[in-house]
Amino acid sequence: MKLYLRNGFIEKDEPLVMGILNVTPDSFSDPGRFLAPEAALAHARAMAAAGADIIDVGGESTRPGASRVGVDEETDRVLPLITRIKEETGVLVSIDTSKEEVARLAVEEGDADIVNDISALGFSERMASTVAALNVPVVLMHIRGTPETMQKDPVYADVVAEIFAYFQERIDYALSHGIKKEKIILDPGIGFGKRLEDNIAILRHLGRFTEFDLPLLVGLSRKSFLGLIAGEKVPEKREAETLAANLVAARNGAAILRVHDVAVTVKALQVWRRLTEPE
Ligand code: 7PJ
Repeated sequence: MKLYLRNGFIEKDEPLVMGILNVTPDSFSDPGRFLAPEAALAHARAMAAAGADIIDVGGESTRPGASRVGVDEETDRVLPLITRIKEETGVLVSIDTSKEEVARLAVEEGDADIVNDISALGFSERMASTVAALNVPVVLMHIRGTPETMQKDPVYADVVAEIFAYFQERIDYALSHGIKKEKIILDPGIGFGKRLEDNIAILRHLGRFTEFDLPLLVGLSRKSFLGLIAGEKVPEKREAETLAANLVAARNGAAILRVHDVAVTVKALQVWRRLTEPE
């Protein structure tokens, strides 16, 4: 799958690995661990050395019920870090934000490569026109409601069909604001307003979304549905569950895997590719 950037593209046969770098005091996994700038930078370097293609920098937790932060605080957390990562490593950086101002500063001043918006351009009025002007790829993720409300009794008649229709609607919205089709990345939003059976259905039928002919991003690392399946309550201990599910996502068409544990994912994908590539 090709991923089109501001200038040129990158192409890989196996999925790209996106390493998660949370600079938040309250994310559900590793809370506060990388809030100190030097610790965050060291973790970014380690992920780059382990083979990450992209580092996803986020300054606001989107876990269910997490508090929102202001633009200035979010920018102060992420911008110096993005700048350093771009200067010191060869990896691409995505900015995980739903705020137009944060996205714009991250790209214009931090040289970020991708905007990762869990609201699919929906929470910030000017996000779509800003992304169009910046000409960067953007992740359009499916979410039911907002991070505050999404896990309050979500029900779907057919979750795959509903996400499919949502993708169509958000693609049309993006195109109507001048975003180029090849700059769109789709993400079904594992865990964002979904029950266990919804997450399972999405991963089983992920291949349906390849019909859009756009890269699919899957972010399932350590998420609670894995705990429900295998009985592990501690997110940091869901490494095996994460890896198993990511290999299914890879088989079913994922182009980007968003993970905490880059080294394990990269090594597993190398083996997976050798064992599954056509002879
Ligand atoms: C996702 C994300 C995801 C995208 C988070 C967590 C919660 N961005 N940001 N997709 N999840 N695109 O990592 O558990 O699934 S934050």
